[in-house]
Amino acid sequence: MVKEDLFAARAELPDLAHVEQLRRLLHEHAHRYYVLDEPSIPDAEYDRLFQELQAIELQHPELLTPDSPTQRVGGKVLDQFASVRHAVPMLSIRTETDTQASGARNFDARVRRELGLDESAPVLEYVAEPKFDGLAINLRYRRGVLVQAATRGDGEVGEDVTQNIRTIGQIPLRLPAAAPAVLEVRGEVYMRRDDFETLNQKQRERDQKTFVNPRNAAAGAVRQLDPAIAAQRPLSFFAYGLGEVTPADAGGPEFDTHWDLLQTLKSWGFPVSSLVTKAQGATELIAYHESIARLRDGLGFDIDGVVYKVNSLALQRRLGFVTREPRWAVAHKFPAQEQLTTVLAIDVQVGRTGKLTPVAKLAPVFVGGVTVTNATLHNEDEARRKDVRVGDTVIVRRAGDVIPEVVSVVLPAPSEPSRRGPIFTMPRQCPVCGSTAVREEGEVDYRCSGGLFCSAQRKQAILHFAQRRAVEVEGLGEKLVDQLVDGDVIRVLPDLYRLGITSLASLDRMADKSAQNLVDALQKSKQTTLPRFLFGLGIRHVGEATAKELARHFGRLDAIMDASVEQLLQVADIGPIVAQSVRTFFDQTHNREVVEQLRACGVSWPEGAAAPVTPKPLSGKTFVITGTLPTMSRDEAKDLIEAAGGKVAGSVSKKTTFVVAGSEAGSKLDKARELGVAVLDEAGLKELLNGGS
Ligand code: 9MJ
Repeated sequence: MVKEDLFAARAELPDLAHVEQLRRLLHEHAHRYYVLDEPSIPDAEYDRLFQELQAIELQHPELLTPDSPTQRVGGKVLDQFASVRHAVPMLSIRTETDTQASGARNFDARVRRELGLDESAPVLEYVAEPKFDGLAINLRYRRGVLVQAATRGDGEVGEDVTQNIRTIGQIPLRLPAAAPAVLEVRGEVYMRRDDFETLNQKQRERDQKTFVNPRNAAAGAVRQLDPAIAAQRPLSFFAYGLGEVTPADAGGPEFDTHWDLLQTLKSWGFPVSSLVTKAQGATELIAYHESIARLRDGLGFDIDGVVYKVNSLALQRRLGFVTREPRWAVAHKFPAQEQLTTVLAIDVQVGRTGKLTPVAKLAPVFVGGVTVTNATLHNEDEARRKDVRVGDTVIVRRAGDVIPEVVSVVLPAPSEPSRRGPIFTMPRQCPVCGSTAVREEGEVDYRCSGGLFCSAQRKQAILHFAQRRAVEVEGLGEKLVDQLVDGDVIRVLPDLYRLGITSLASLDRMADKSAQNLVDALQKSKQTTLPRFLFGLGIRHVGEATAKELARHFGRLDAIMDASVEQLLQVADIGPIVAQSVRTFFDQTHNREVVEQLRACGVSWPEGAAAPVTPKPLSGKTFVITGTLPTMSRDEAKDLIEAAGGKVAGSVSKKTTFVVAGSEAGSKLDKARELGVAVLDEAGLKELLNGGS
C-alpha cells in the first residue's frame, strides 16, 4: 500500500491524501519509537518516509502545516521569548518536607478533615505519581494541533518556548480526532540520566561548559534561543495534568477521576509514567513512597519525591485551593541527594594498591540520609577540571550507597571577596611514606611506589585481608589496624597471627576481653576457603568473582601460583590484564613468602581438583539490564545472570548478546535496536536462566 502511494507522490501535483498519509504514518511511528519504545519499522524506512515528505514540502511550501513531522526542527533564532498568559494558572503543589511516613499520613488526615470525613468513613482513593525533577510545561493544542508550549513562569505568565518543545520527539504534534477543540496538557520536561551523561561527554569533547545536573541541562535546553541547539539536547516528557479544556461539542470526554484523565492522555499519545498508580488511603501512600524511594537510584531519570493527588475530580473541586496551591495534592519529598557545604581541606589518601586519591574534607552536611564530612575528588584531573579549592562552597552529592562526591563549585559573585585557596596539585611524594608518586603513561592515577614499605598500603592490605568478604577477622577495624601498624606491632600480614593477648591488651583502649575476642576471631579466620583467601591477598584486578573463578578452575593454590599466563587465560572471564597481574604477583618472592607464612600460621582451606570445564548456560553471553523489571531488582537480575555464567555490562555495544528491558527503558533500548541486539523482557530472561535459548 505504502509503495504505490509513494509512487503517486512523485507526480507533478502532489496528492493531498498521500501527503496526509505520509504525515499520519510518521506521527504514528514517532509515537511508537519515542513513547512506546516499540518501533515497528526500521529506522531507515522512517527516514525514507520523512525525506519523501520533506521533498514534497520543499517543492510545495503551500502544503506545509505547523504540525508536520518535518517541523520539529527549523525554527528561527530568537532574541527573547514572548510572554504567554496562562488561560488557567499553573499551580504549584505544596511540598511536604517531612520525608518520613508521617508526611503521607498528615496529608491524608488533612484531606479527610477538609472533606468532613470521620474515622468510620471509607479510605480515600489517591493517584500516586513520581515527582519528576524537570521543568513544568503547558502544551496547548487547538483542534488537535500543537500550537503553543509555555513554561510555568510565575504561574500566571510564562514564556513561549514552542520551537524548542516541538523538537522533543515524545511530544505529539497532533492528536486524534477525539481530543477536545482546545486542550492544554501539563507535564514535566526532563532529561534522562544517560542522555545527560552523553551530552556532558560531548560538551567536554568540544571544550564547552558541562551541566551540573540533568535538571539544569533540561532547563537550559528549553530556554535555548536557538532551536537548532535545543534540538541537539535530548529531552523527554511526562504528562500529569490538564490546563484549559474546551470540548469540540457538548459531548467531549468528561473525566470523573484523575486516573481516567491520565489513561486518556496516554491513549492520545502522551507519555505517562508507568510508575503512576492508584493508592487506597494513607497506608498505600506510605508503601508507594517507600517503594519509589528504593527504585530511585535505578531509574533512568531524577525524581525528588512522589506526588499524591485525590483521584475523584468531584472531590478535588470540593477541596479547592489555598492561595495558589490545590488542597487535593501534595509533593512528598525524599531526602535531598545534593547539598551545599564548604571545603575545609583537600587531603590525599593512599589506597591498598598505592593509588593516591584527593579527598575534600567538608564542613559536616546531612545529605542522602547521612552526615557527610568527606567527598572524593577521584583524581588530579577531576579535581582540576572541577577546580575545587580550599574555602570553596561546593555541591556535594550522595546517591544511594555510592560514595559522596563533589559535583561542582559554586563560585562567589565577582563583587564578593574571594578566599579561595590555590589550585590543587597532586603531591609528587606519597603523603604517608614519602616514596615517589608515579603517574604511568596513559593512566589518570598517581601511585605511591613504596609498596608494602608504605604504612598506608600495609594498613589497607591488612583491612582488605580481614574484611568480611575475605577471611573475616571480626572486630579488626581501622582504628586497631592504625595502632598495630603505627606501633610497629605488625609489619607483614602473617604478623597478624602472631599477636598475643599481652601485646594486644597493651594497646590503647583495648580491654582484656576485647583482646581475647580478637585472638578468638583470628583463630576462627584461619579456617577459610580458597576464593576468600585469594581475594584477601589483594592481587590487583582480582575481585571476588575472579577469585572464585580461579579457585574453581585450578582447585589448588599451588596450581594458581605456578600457572603461566597462557594457563591463566584458559579461565573463564580472565583476560590478558588479569592473567598478567596474577602472574606478576606470584613472581614476587615476598608475596610467595607471605603465602607460605600464612599457611605456616595455620591458615587453611579445603583444596579440590581442577574443575572439568563445564560451560554454564549463559557463559560467553553479555547482558545489559535497563529500565524497571516487574518482579526483580536490577541487582537480583545481575546476580542470577552472573551465577549462570553470563556477564553484565553497563552499556550496549556490538558485543552485547541481550538487552533485558523493563519499563521506563530508554536510550539503551534504542541503542540495542539500532545495533540489532536481541531484547528480552524479564520473562524471557527467566526462560534463558532455566536453560531455554
Ligand atoms: C511532578 N513535578 O512530577 C505535578 N508533578 O500536579 C506531578 N507535578 C503537578 N504532578 C499539579 N507528578 C500541579 C503540579
